[in-house]
Amino acid sequence: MATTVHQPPEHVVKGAHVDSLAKYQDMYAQSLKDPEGFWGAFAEQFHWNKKWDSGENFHKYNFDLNKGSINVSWFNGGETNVCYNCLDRHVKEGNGDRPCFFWEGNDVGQESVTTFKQLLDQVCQIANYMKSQGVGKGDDVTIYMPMIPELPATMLACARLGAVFSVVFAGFSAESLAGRISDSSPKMVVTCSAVKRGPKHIELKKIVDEALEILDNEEQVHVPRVLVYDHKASGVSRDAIHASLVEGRDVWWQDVIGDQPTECEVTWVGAEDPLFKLYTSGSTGKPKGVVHSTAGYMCGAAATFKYVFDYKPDDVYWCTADCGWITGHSYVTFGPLLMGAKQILFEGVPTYPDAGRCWEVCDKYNVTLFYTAPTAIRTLMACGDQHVTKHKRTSLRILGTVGEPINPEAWRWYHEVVGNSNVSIVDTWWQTETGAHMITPLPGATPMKPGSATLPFFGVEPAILDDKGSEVQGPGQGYLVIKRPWPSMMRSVAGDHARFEQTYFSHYKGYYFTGDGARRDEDGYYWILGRVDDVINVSGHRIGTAEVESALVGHHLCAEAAVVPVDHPIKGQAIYAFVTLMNGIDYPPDESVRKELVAQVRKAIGPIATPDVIHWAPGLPKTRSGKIMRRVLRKIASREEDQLGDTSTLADPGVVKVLLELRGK
Ligand code: 6R9
Repeated sequence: MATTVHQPPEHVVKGAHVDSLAKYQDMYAQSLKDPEGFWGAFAEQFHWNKKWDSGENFHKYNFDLNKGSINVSWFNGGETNVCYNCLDRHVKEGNGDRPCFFWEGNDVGQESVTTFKQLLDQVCQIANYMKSQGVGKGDDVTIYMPMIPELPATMLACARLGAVFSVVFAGFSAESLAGRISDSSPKMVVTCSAVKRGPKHIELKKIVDEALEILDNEEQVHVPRVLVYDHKASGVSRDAIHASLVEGRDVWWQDVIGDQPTECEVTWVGAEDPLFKLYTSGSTGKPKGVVHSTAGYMCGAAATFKYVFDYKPDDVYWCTADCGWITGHSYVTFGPLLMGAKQILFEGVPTYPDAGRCWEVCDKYNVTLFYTAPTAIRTLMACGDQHVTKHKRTSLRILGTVGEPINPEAWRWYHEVVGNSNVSIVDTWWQTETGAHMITPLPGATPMKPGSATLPFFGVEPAILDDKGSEVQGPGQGYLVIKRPWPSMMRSVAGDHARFEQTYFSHYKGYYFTGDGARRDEDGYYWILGRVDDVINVSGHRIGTAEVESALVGHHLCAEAAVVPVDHPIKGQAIYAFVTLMNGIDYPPDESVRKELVAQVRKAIGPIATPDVIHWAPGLPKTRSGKIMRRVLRKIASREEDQLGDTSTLADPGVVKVLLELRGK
C-alpha cells in the first residue's frame, strides 16, 4: 500500500511554535550551525545561579574513541538546579496556584489536584527530611513507588539537594530491585505500602524487604533508611504492613514528612553534575545505570516538550508512562514541570475498569495533548471502537506515541478513530540514553507518514551506516547512528565508563551507536526498523536476551537457554525461549517444569519478562566454535523454517530437525 502523506490539520498549524516545514528546516539548520546560539537562547528562560561560559568552553566533546576517552559537556561553567526551575521559578512568577497534577488513581473516583506551590512545599518537606538523614549532594537514593504525586515529588526533592536518584519501576521483582540497589549503595530507599494496578493488589513494601534481605545476606550491602508512604487508596491498610517494619530502618512517610518545614534551601549544582541514573537493559550483562546530567538534560527535556507537543499554557497534557521509565522522567516529571504545564498523573492502566478509561479521563479534563505507547494503542484497538466513540474526545489536538515502531494500521486507527482525523500524530523515536526525543514530527510543521518517525529534532544529526560502517547517502537502510552530541545525551554508565564507550562508541568510531536499524526514504524521512542487537522490545520495554537466559539457567533443571524475539500482535515482540534441560530428563518434561521456569524468570526480573513460549531443546544450533546461531532460532520461533538460510556451519545440523519435531504443529 502506498504511503499516504497526512498534512497537519489547519487548527494545529495555526498558532503553532513551528508552523511550517520551512520554519522547521531553518531552525534545524541554525541548531546545527550554532549550537551555543540555539541552546543558549532556549536556556535563558531558566534560572542560573551562575551563567554558563560562552565561547569555546560552552560545549566540549570527544566522540571518537580513536582520539581518546569519550566525553561530552554542555553549559560548562553554569550552575543551576532542576527542581528550582520546575517549581520555585513558577511560584515566583505568580503561578503558585496553577495546578500541576490532576491525579487519577487506579479506581474511578480516586482523584486529587496539586498546585505548583503545594508541590514545592511538599518537595521541601521531603528534602528537609532527607537532609536530616544525611542525604546530600552526590548521594544516591533509590525510589520504588507507584504513580502517585509523591513519586515525582521525591525525584524533585533529590534534585533539590543534588542527590542522584534512581527510580526502579515498581513492577520489577525483588531480585531486580536488589541488583539496582547494590549497584548504587543508596543512603535511602523510598517506597510505598502497596499499590492496586488494575484489579491486582501488589505489596511493594514486601518486595523492598525481600530485596534488602538478599542484599544483607549476599552482598553485605545495608540500606540505612527506608521511607514508606502509606498509600491508602491501594486498599492495603497501614496496620497490615506495620508489623513488618524493621526497627531503626523503616519509617512511615506520614510520621516524618508532615512536620518538616516547607522551605528548603536549594543546592546549586554544576551543569554537568549528575541528575539521575536509570537502569536499562542492553545486549550483554547486567542492566546498566544510564547517567544523565543536569543542565543539558534539563534543556533537552524542556525543549522537546515545548516543540514536539507544541505546548502552550492552556494545554492539558497527559502521558500514560510510568516514572519508572525514561518517558516518565522526561515527559511526566521534568519536561512538563519545567514548562509549567498542567497534566494528568495516572496511576491506573488503560483497560481498567474498561477500555474507555483513557477517553473518559480525556473528556473529564479536556486533555489536548495525549502521549502513549503503540502496545496500548493496539490493545485498545482490539477492544473495539465503541469504547472510544462513546466519549467525545473533541479537546484532543496532538497524539503522541513512543517505545517501539508503530505499525501503520495502529497509526491510522489512532489518527482516525481516536483523533477523528483532526489531530497531528507525533511518533517520537528516542531512548533512555538519549534523554529526550531525537527523531519526531513537529505537529504544526511536519507532514506525517504512518509508521515513520519522520525527521530529526533540533541539534540531532543522524546517519545510516552500511555493514562496512560507511555512511549511506540519500535513501537506504542500515544502522542508525548519531554524528554529534546533543545536550540531553547520557554522560556515562554508572561506575563503568569503559562500558559506556564499549557499548555506544566502539562499533563505529566517531558515532553514537543506537542499537536500532533504520531506513531513510526519498524525502529524508526515517523509518525505525527495531533493534539490531540482542534486546527484545516487549510492549515498549527493553529486555536483554542475556538477562532472561541467565534467569532460566538459574533454575536447577535448566542446563542452557537461548532467547529470541518473535512478533506479537499486541506486545510488538514477545519472548521465546529455547531451553536445554539437565542430562537425564526426557523431552518433553512434565508441564510443571515449564511453569517453574516461567516463574523463575518472573522472580528474577519481573512479570514483564515472562516468556510466551518455552521450546524444549535437547540441543541448540551452534557453530563449531560453540556460538549459538540465533538467526536459526529466530526462524524456527517465527515458523519460517523454509528460510533457515545457510546451516552448513552448524556443528550438528541434526539439532534443527529435533527442534522442529519438538515444536509440533
Ligand atoms: C523512549 C524509550 C528505546 C528503544 C529504541 C527503539 C525503541 C522507542 C520508538 C522506538 C520505533 C519509536 N523505540 N521509540 N522504535 N519508533 N517511536 O522507549 O526508551 O525504553 O530506552 O527504548 O525503543 O528500539 O532503541 P527505551
